[in-house]
Amino acid sequence: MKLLVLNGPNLNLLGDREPGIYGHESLADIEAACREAATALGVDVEFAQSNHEGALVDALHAARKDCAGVVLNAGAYTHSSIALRDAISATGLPVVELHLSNTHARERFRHHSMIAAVSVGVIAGFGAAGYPLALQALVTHLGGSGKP
Ligand code: CA2
Repeated sequence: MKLLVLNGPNLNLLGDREPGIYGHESLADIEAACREAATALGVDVEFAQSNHEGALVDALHAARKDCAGVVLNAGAYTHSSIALRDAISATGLPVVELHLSNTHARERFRHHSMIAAVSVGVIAGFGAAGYPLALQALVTHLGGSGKP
């Protein structure tokens, strides 16, 4: 079973700036943690990032062919993108919405998610540790034990 971990705009800058909000880990560190978690869970993982809304839509469409589910940190597109919401609905893939920060403890415009209603669940506020948690949640949702 393969899972996609998909990251949206500006997350390529992680570790560089705003560590007080997003932590000190780089996206490469997060990818390494996801690969370690996936091995422990007995699943394969594909890891991707794009700053472009259409490329994220394309990645969701492509995932339909060979992935069982998606961990999606859509970044700021979370709060604005009807296209991403429609792509999640169209693919029918189970998606766990993920955020490093607790978006509900931040500006009001971050409180609304366009994709939460079409996701199986949301993890927010646990920093980089949220990624392995989201993979575990997805495997459990898909009926796996969460153990190899
Ligand atoms: O908390 C999250 O994971 C977010 O998805 C991050 C997005 C933000 O727009 C969402 O509301 C919540 C922003 C990612 C920006 O990443 C940066 C990384 C380093 C320096 C500055 C921004």
